[in-house]
Amino acid sequence: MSKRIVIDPVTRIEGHLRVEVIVEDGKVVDAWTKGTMFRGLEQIIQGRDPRDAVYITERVCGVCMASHGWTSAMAVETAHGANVPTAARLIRNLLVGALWLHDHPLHFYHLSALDYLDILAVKDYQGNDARLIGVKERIMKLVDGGDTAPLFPRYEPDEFSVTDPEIVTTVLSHYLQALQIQAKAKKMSAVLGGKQPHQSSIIVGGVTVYPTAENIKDFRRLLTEVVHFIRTVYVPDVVSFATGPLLPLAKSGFGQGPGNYLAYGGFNLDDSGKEKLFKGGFIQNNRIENIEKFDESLITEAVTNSWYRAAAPVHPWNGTTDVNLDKQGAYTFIKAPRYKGLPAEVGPLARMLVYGYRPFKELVEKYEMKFGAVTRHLARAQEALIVCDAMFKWVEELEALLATGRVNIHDANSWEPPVAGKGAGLTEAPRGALGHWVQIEDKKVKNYQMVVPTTWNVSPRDDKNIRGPLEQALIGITVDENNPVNVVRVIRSFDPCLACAVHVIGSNSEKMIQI
Ligand code: NFE
Ligand code: MG
Repeated sequence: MSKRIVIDPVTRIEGHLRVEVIVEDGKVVDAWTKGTMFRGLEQIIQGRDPRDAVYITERVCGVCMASHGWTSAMAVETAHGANVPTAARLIRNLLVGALWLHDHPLHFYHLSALDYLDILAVKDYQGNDARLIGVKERIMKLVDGGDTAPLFPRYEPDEFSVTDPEIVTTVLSHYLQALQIQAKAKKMSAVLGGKQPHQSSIIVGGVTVYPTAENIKDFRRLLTEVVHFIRTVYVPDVVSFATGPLLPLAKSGFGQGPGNYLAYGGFNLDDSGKEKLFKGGFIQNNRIENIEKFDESLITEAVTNSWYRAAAPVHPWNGTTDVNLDKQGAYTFIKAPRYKGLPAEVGPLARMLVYGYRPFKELVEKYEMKFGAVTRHLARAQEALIVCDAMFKWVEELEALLATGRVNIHDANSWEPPVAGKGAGLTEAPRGALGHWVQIEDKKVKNYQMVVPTTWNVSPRDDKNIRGPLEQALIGITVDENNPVNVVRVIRSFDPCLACAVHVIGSNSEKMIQI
C-alpha cells in the first residue's frame, strides 16, 4: 500500500513550504519539496544603483537579514574595488555574529524542540522548583483556556518524545528564557547596526555607525548574558537531547542528506579576506577526511523543475529569473543549485565537517552517530560556541583599535559605482553558504543573482532528475501515516527559510495596490 502525505504549509519554519512524500510499508519512498511563494528580489534590483542592493536584499527575510546586507555589500565592493577598513570588518562581524547568536537558540527552542517534547507532561511536574512550578502553571493555564498557540497544534508525541515531567518543564522554562535572550541578541546588533530588524549601518565600503565607548560597553554586557545562556543552557540541552532520547535516531542516520557538504567559508579574520572563522570546502559522498578546496566557479543553478524559463544549468553570472507558471512538470519556485553538478547540503553540519571541529567530531565518534537530523542540531549548537568565542575577540580587537584615536570605518574613495564591473559576495549565513552576484553596466545593476542556503537545501530535482538535499533526507525514514511527525523532524533539522530560498512578488489576483 502506498500513501501520499502532503504537509502544506509546514509550520515552525520561515516562509511557505509544501512537502509531499509517498509512504510505502511505513517508509518514505519518494519526496518533493515545494517553495510555493514567489518573491522577486532579483528583478527588483535590476536597473538600480548597485549601492541600493544592500538594503533591498536585506528585506528578503526577517531572520538572517544582516547576512544578506553583508553579502550584498561584499559583492558590490568587489565590483567597486572598495577596501573595507579593519574597524568596519570587525563591526560587521559583530553585527552579523549577534544575529547568529539570536538565530541558533531560536531554531532549537521555538522551532524544533516541540517536535521532541510531550508538552502535556508539565501537568505531572511534582518538584518544588518555584520557577518550574511557575512554568507549569503558565502552560496549564493556556491548555485549560484552550489558547495554546504556538505550542499546539502539532503532531502527537511518539517513542522519541521526551515525557519526563521534570525534563519537559525544564526545557519549556528554557523556551521562555530563550525569548528574552533573543531580544538581547537583537539589541546587540541594533547597538552596532543603528536599528533592528534590518540594520542601517552596513553600506558599500564599510559601515556608518561609529561605536562609542558606551556602545561597546552595552554590546559586551549583552554579549556576556547571551553567551552565558548559550554555554550553560542551549548547548547542554542540545547535547543531552542528542546523546539521550534522540540517540537511537542519531545512530540510525535518520534524515541523512546526499552526503555532499558545502561551505563557502565566512567571517573574515583579516582584511584580505583570506583567513576566515569558518573555512570553505566541499565533501563528497560522506568522505569527511577528504575536504576539497571550494571553487566558486563550480556552482550552477538548474531550473528544470522550477517555474522559470531557462535551458541548461548555468553559473549565477549567467543566471536569469524569468517566471513561467505554465511549465510542464515544474513544482517549485526554488531553483536547484549544484556544486560540480551535485546536490549539496549547506549549513552547520556542512560547516562543522569542513572545519573538522574537534568537539563536534568527538561527540559524533563517541556516541557512534551517523550524519542526519540529530547531528544537524548538534552541529548548530557546537558552532554557536565558536561564534561566542570569536565575538569576545572581535570586541577586544575593535576596542583596542578605537582606543588608538579616530579610525576609518568607510572607504569613501570607492563609493561611486564603476561604469562597468562585476563582483561576487560569498559567505556563511546561519543556515549555510550564501552568495550574491552582481553585474554593473552604466553604473546600474544589469544582473543580480542570489543563491541562498535554503535554495541549496530545499532545492528540487535538477536537470538530471537528481533530488535536492531535503528530498533525499526524507527518503527512507520511518513514518506513521497517521502521525507524520518524523517528516517535520527532518525538515526542521535543516532550519529552512523559504523567504530567503525563493527571494524572487507575483500576484495571481487582479488586485494591485497603487501607492
Ligand atoms: Ni531567511 Fe537565510 C540564513 C540566508 S536562508 S534565513 O541563514 O541567507 O537559508
Ligand atoms: Mg536566486
